[in-house]
Amino acid sequence: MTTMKHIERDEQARAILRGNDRGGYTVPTAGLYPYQWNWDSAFTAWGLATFDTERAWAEIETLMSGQWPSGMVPHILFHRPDPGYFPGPDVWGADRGPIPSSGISQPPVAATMLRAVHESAPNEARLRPLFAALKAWHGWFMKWRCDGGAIFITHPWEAGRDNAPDWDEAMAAIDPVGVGEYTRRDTSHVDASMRPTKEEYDRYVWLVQQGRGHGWNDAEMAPVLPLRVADPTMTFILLRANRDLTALGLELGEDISELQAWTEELRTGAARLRNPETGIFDAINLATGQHTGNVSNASYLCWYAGVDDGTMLSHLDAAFAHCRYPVPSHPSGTDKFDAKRYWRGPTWAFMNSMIGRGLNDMGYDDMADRLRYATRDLIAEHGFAEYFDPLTGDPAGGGMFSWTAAVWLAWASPSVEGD
Ligand code: 2M8
Repeated sequence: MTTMKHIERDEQARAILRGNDRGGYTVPTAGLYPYQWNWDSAFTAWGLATFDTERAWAEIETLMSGQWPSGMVPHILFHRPDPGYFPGPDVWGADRGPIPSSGISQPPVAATMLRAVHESAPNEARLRPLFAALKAWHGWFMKWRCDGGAIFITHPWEAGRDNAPDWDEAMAAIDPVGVGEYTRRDTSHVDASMRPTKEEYDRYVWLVQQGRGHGWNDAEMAPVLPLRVADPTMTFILLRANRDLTALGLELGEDISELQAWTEELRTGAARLRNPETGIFDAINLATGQHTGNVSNASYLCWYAGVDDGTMLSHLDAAFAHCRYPVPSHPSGTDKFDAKRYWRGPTWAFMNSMIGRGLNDMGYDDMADRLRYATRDLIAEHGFAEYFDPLTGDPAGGGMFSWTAAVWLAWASPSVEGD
């Protein structure tokens, strides 16, 4: 049932997306994240498609305008300098693209969101160049980030789940020697208890310094990468995006054979992520070959990727039993769970939207509804936070957050078509 509160939230969500618009691109939130972030923008486009399709197309076009000649699409585009964020373009020293940027990528949700934008406002002329650019980006992942069909990350920021326990083992093996002095800016915007630790930041910055030292040259870096963890976020999301891109290619009459081959390879990689001992999908530290054993909210992206699974369904049921507002990024009641610390416990509405869409695709409609309604209540009661305490719903991190507003409009709100 749609209430006044929901209608108010629809209006607020649109106002947030308009307020975070910097002209052709949208920042995740003012202050804490003053640039264009890759997967944030893709989700924002999905939300924009509900009320301003022109801006939705432009959002993805601006993102792709930062693509490097290698095909890589950076995780941050530094369109205009802003001293409020660290590390900025001077620290990254990444000058291989047309726009100052970071030197790593982020989960490629863009093809999936582009498909939704194209469904809302079909435009083949705009779609065709984006199809080619997205195919080149997917190809970059297959060439430089693929190990036996599983997509690995080389920096926690690449997965977008920065301080998730999935990287703890690989991060502990790094000695950030010579990282030097630097001033974090995130903790001047948000309480430090909700952000990564100094030990983690030292390694984040050290890894950036390593890439910079190699001029962000993929071929030079490949044999010496200090961190390589096969990641469910990347693998499941690329598998899904590749299928969506294939559908768009078919519509355009483009050659899709290479995309189909990648999909098959990624399916093999997704199967590798199943932990042989527990049956869950988790990350693999490629340095040791060990599964990390962590159920994360990315573990539940299997359905979104088109991989059916009953084990994860029972874990999801347990998450509902333990948390008022699932899906926690790390299970409550475990040693590493921290209800407010970023990717070590909090619930992220945009991750829920992918999990929910996947459940629907697999025909688990009751579970999908359950998750969607829980996320609806979470946002209706607690606002458009970056993330939320899964036990209490307390908002955490930044406020007026673009992807939370976007998934409200495109997925969680009762005004979503068909509800
Ligand atoms: C967070 O990551 C950035 C670095 O990329 C940061 O903490 O400075 C992550 O939640 C990431 O997934 C997200 O894209 C970004 C902007 O919302 O913030």
